[in-house]
Amino acid sequence: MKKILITTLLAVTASAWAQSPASVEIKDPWVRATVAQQKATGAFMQLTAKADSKLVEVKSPVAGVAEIHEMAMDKDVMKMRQVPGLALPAGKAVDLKPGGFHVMLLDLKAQVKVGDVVPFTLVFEGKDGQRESVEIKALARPLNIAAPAGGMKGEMKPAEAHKH
Ligand SMILES: [Cu+2]
Repeated sequence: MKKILITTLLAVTASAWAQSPASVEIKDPWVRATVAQQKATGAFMQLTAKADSKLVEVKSPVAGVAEIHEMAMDKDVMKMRQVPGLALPAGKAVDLKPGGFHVMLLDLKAQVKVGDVVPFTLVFEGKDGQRESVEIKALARPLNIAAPAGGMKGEMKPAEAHKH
């Protein structure tokens, strides 16, 4: 009972923090908390653009590098790779979630602990090439939350997948 209550409160708080701009709605941003010495993790959210646009850049002061990644099955192995941008078709909710698109945070400067509030800058580009930067804050949640049941078997550990 107590656990359910806490989860609900966190969800409410996280969405209240997402300051959506006029052109892209940002829902429920969160970061996967890390263990000590871990140098990489993922950030997740749902993006809905009013007009066709792209997520082209992500920055966060907690990471030396932030990249946009996609994950896909390749011969039974879940692999991830960097993509230059994430297309956001007008009116369509695009999920960044474990096992799919995500923001990869590399070269972490400190452990991301459960309950930490992590600031991000998201850069969106419209069809006309106009860029818009949006500041958001994402809540750090435990490692094991929201992983799709059975779907993450072949996932590389971020720390192993990125040795650069
Ligand atoms: Cu990744």
